[in-house]
Amino acid sequence: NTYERDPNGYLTYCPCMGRFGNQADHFLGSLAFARALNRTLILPPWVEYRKGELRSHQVSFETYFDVEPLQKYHRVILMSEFMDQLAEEVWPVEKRVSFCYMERKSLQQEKNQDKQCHAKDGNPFGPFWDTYNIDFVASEFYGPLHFDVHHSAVASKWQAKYDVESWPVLAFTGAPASFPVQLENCELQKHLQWSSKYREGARDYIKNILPRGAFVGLHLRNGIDWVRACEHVKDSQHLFASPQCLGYRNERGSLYPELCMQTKESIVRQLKRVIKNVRQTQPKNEIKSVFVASDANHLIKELSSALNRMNITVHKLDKDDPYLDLAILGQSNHFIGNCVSSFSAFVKRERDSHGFPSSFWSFPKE
Ligand code: GFB
Repeated sequence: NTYERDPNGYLTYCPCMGRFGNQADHFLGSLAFARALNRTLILPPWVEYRKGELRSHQVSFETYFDVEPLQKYHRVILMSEFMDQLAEEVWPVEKRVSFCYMERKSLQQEKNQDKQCHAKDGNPFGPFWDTYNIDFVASEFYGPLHFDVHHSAVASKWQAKYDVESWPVLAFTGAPASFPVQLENCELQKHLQWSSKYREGARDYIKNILPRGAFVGLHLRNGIDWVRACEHVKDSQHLFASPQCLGYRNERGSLYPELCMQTKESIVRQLKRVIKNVRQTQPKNEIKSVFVASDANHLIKELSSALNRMNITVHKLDKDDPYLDLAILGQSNHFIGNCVSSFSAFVKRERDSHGFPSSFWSFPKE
């Protein structure tokens, strides 16, 4: 056994809300929370949804990110390793309690049933914990405690209420974190470093597929789910990741439709403006190509013909791969993302951590 038991206890959760961008936001908050409570964070797998499949897939944390750089910030262990090496001793089956803020109702619930978290009810909840054969014997409602460790003394309240002896692992039904990520936790992105597969994948693509020279990276979020989500713009001050450009208190403006969804014409106009600007401000980095990531329409034809006269080519991956898209966007000479999308937000935070420039579609408002 190469793992020593952490006398301060452990904390884990199901990334049960949203897809990758949402889960990444939640991860940063959970990491900060685990550190504030001084418990080792058990790194959950990423939850993925594949077309035509009902059950979620759980993909090991380290498939996409290296574990070691996280250790510089706080103690972490892969969930598979914790379950294989430590769970029997640290978290015996009779101590497996699920945590939720308050009772969560179940569809199958019988009348007069005890209040519970129903941590394994439905997808992705059930398949997630089943991946490691985890069943819960009880539920614990932690309300009114919360996760805002930056603006309150709540961490010590958690410690006082849940001592390590009786509560060796705090296992949360959902992430112990806010969405979108708290401002204070954005900088933790620097500890999230791509695994060699994606580092090398991005490097090889840039070296072998893109023409020699600088490139602009674009994120075009325009699938049908996004069109629908953007309809909520009119009812709110913020939507998903929009604080990343508008400011968490709307210091830089309020939400407007074009921030969420743009026309082809405005995309072409803004891209040309950015290319001219990079040519002026970074004359050594001549833009030779544009790399487009998208969940639906990459606009390859439209962008290619618009940039033809500037001798700039437009590229996308042959095969859909959101993680490789992200890793490549992170390395572009300039990035233009969608302010409302948490997928774009991932790229923006990574680039900020390297001091690389980024901007957002239709921001600031024209
Ligand atoms: O990452 P995500 O939470 O970002 O979810 P948003 C969007 C998913 O769509 C990604 C795919 O995880 C990818 O699987 N996707 C988006 C992409 N952009 C790209 C891309 O450029 N390339 C590839 N290959 N795939 C919001 C969610 O998504 O969407 C909300 O935050 C809600 O929960 C809303 O579901 C409708 O923040 O963009």
